[in-house]
Amino acid sequence: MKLYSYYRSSAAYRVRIALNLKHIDHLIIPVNLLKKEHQSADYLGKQPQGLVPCLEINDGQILTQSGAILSYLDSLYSESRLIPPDPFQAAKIRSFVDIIACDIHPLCNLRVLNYLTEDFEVNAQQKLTWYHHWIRCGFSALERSLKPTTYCFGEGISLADVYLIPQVYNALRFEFDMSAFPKLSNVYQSCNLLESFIAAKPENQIDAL
Ligand SMILES: N[C@@H](CCC(=O)N[C@@H](CS)C(=O)NCC(=O)O)C(=O)O
Repeated sequence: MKLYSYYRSSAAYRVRIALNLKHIDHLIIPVNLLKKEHQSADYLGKQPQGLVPCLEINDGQILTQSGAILSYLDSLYSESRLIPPDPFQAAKIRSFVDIIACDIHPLCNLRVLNYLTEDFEVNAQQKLTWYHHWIRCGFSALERSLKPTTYCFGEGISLADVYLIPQVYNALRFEFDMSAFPKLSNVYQSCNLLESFIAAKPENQIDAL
């Protein structure tokens, strides 16, 4: 498998964690967002939105959208199941994940932040205030929804952890103060002790600057 990835992309980071947790043999193909490689005709032929990640499976077919990629990997590879078979528990985990995937990440994405600065002339401080506002809003809900356990949903890794860790990493990179979120911070620390999470970190990628 080939994962088209950018080291700082939190959506690609999710997939990197899952590939590691499931011990799936794969190759990382870097796509440099700063050099706008994601907008090249070649890449748009693979990912029509011009976003990372996308996953090329061994017969050359391509999957886009991290959520769809993660569902595919989880149904194909039973090692380290990210979504449990119990329908209620599965829905609880998806509900947590959707706060990140639908209500936080799209508002804090590179193209949204660039649109604010380039088209609305928002300055660097205002951009940071925007970013912190939406992180705080989403993280407050996530913090309220968690019990104090090692990982988001108890003592085993789930899809919730795969989504949370890249989003917290990103928040810290944007100087967000995590002190009001002890349960999220504990999960962040627990996951970052695991080899699959460590290997997926931005600074451990071949394209890290
Ligand atoms: N919903 C998409 C989001 C993908 C996405 O937004 N990727 C970002 C990096 S995290 C990207 O490619 N941004 C390029 C840009 O904003 O121009 C997914 O989960 O795959």
